[in-house]
Amino acid sequence: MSREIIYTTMEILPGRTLANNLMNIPGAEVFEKECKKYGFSFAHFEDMERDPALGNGGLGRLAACMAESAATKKIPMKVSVLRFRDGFFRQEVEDGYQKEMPDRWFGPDGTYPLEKKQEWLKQKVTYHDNGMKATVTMVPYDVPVIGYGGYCNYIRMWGVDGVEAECGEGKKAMYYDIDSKLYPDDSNAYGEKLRLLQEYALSSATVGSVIDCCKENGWDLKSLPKHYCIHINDTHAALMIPELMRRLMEDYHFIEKDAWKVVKHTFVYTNHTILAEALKRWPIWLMESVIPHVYKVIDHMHHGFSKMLAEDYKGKEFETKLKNMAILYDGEVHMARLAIWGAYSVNGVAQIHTNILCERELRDFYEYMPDKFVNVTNGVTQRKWLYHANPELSAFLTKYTGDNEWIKDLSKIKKIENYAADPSVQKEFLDVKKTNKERLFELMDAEVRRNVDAGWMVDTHVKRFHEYKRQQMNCLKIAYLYLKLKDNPKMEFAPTVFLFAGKAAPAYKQAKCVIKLVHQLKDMINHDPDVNQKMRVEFIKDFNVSKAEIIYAGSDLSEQISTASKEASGTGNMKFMMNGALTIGTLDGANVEICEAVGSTNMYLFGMTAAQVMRLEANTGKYRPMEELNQDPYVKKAVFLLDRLQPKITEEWFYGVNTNPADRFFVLKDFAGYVNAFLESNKEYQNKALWAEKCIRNIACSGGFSSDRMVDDYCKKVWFV
Ligand code: 26Q
Repeated sequence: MSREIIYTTMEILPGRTLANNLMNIPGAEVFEKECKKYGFSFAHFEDMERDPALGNGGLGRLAACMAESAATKKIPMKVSVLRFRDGFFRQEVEDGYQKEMPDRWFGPDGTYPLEKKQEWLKQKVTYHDNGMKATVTMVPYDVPVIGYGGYCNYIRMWGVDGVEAECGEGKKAMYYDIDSKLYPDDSNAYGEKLRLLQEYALSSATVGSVIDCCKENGWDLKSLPKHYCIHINDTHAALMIPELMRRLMEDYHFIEKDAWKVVKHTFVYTNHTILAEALKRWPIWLMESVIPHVYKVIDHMHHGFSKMLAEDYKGKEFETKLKNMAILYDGEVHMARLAIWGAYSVNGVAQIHTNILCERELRDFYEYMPDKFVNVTNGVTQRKWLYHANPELSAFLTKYTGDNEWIKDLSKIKKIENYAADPSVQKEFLDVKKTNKERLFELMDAEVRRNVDAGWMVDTHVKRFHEYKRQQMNCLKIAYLYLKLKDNPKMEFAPTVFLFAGKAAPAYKQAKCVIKLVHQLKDMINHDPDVNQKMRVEFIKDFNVSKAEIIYAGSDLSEQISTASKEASGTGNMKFMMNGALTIGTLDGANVEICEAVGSTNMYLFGMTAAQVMRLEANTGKYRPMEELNQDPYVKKAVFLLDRLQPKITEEWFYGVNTNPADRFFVLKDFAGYVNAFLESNKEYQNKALWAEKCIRNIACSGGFSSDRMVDDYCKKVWFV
């Protein structure tokens, strides 16, 4: 059975696509040669393209890896997204504080050079504003995603093309804002409503286009699931479920049973996050006022599902099940529950994440419908993250694996393990790393660049700023080392540059404090002659896919230090591994599988396990962060130093913010283990042969983290293609 996958997502982060597309086409070398003949480098063309920043992190980048790997595997796929005129935001730093600037990623003519408008595929999306009808016309723009070998998939970006509304001009303007920007500020009523309009625009346009394609091909709508699998990437487009139901019944006169049968065989849902606050719920009143025609269907689905639960559970147990599973509860629509009920498959993105979903977060669902739940561990495309990002390492890999088969089958990379202990190969690897470090230094401040060289260890922490990812713990480590080195100038220590990059959500105060703290440490340490020949701090602003390619390739140590149980998977961890950086981390997300693949002796693991964290969380009041200060006088001193710089952060450790318990991400609890793991890595870094051997082993064992493997798994376990 051949099905096209409609991967529907609020975010997509393809990076600059021209080069990737060309690189995957047979004969692209000819183009490169011709460029050279006329005095252009390939990079010249590349630099003309802006990074589409239609995402904020892992979820968006995963969609891009998925599309590229699906194309490589010749699995037909469209990634359905909104064509936001502004990306997430462009990050500026002023006096150490993050400033959010509009990210205008279109060219001066208001278009993206690689897109093609598809006029004839327009869709009409209906809204109501307290009884007044509005119809928004959405038009798709397709961007090609070419797989290795030349097969082409598309990113289908839906933009607003016109609005007809019964309401006044003022209210009409809001509908034109649907494609204005990703994740508008939802702390005010306008922003919150706009997000709902966006979710419905994406959902309705996507479902409408699938129906139209069926009709165009002369397929009976009852056979829709034979031709399409619609993938809900996190809950942002879960409204597709009631929308398809509604269309089939209202427009095509399906009886409920038949419509439900189509729905139940069409949708799959991937969950990307464990944190309860990220499981989206909409107020019923809002949904009822904006999309009453869809809410009506949700209400109906809710009653059907509740009735089923009532048949299977009684009394108190039924009450509990309703509380944990009902689509409508306490005045809210629970989007994840809607997605789980309407999809035939639900998956997490790493084994530990899927286990936590089944055993804890979604336990009642798992017990009720265990067959629905599967795990598909994330992966990343080696064509982008190795072949394109790291040409020197690519040449090295091709040389020592004997051919370039690894480009389309990353398991072949295993062969370089045979050379891991070979001194001349180690030397060659270190030379490659040196070149990549020098390229990375180019992204840094002139002042830092002048004072470091490729002998320095590059310790890199790049990802969204979030308390659970614990950039603040890395800051505490830096403060600790600073104080120790100041007091013990003779301490053995390989000079290290501590590198950060990443954005904080505009309204996330604690995370923004950490960005400021990094800059305060940078100011203090980089200007202190007692230590600045041994350590430097750097923050690269406006982290994006293009910068990420250079950063992963040039790093030695990969910081993956989330509180165990909080990071669903992580994908940066895989990109570092492929590029020959060693991981310092907790047993969280895909770090667990990385450890299984390469072995714990080739990583620097520390900290509580997920089980320990969850046990301590359940024992409220048992954890007293203050007590953790007594083990080592330098821990106390480092905490005092941070307290002087950013008291908001230390307050969180000792008192908690709002009603949250003190140090809820267990920074102080894991700190001693973290520092020791770092010092161990810093010591081993000085043994060049040992370090290179471990890096080569990591690269050799990264085969399972290709998104080609991930797409294979989705084909077998989820999409059934
Ligand atoms: C939630 C509520 C309301 C509005 C928006 C949201 C929202 C927005 C973005 C919820 C989640 C996100 C993004 C999540 C994300 O990027 N998750 C990451 O997904 C990666 C790919 O699977 C994983 O590797 C990461 O571990 C996970 O954090």
